[in-house]
Amino acid sequence: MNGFIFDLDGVIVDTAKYHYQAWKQLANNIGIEFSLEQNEQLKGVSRVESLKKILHWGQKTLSDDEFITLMAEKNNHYLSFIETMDENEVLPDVSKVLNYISAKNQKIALGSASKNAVGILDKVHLTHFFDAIVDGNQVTHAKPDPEVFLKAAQKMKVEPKKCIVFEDAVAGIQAANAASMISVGIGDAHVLHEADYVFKDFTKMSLEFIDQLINQ
Ligand code: B16
Ligand code: MG
Repeated sequence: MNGFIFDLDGVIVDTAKYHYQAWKQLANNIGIEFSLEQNEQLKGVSRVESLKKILHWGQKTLSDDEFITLMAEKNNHYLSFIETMDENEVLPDVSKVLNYISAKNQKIALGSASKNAVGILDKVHLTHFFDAIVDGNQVTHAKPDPEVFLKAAQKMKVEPKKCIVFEDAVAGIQAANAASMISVGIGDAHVLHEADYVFKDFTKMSLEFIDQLINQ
């Protein structure tokens, strides 16, 4: 029995575009420029650390109260986008891979930095596939720390070395490697060069490859 652990943003759904709009509005409101390239650097990074980075880029400091208020505003704006999501936002061939793994009686978990993960899975109607969910509400150490994936393995009752992680962020690949799991990057092979395998997206991943992971 193997455990297949999926990251959420950038692997199952593309919520980076919503994070971008919400962070951009927040940054611009306090006089900070915010680019798509900077948004890339926030992938897999927690909400608190993301705001700290934006303030650092804009060389701005805030009081603790202002920081908390802005985080809440950003999340409310982000949630207004999430509200509109449905199953059409599931990235290509993700459902096919989930169905296949599930039919092979493997365990499936979510390992995400997002505190909104449960709501998003629900909106896109994928919750039923998951034996375990570990999200940003349950971890104290962010990726590249392996905590999120080790907790997922524990919840699935599968040994870490029998787990396979699908991740789009460099920090997530590093977390999977630190957990002694097989890391599969979803995205650019140059960016994700630390991964054991890399695919541009799930349409490029054959079911034979999944079989290979199951049978190793
Ligand atoms: P939230 P993942 C991460 O999700 C996102 O990639 C990252 O951009 C975001 O800041 C983080 O979740 C926290 O999200 O504000 O919803 O708690 O890629 O680990 O699934
Ligand atoms: Mg991600």
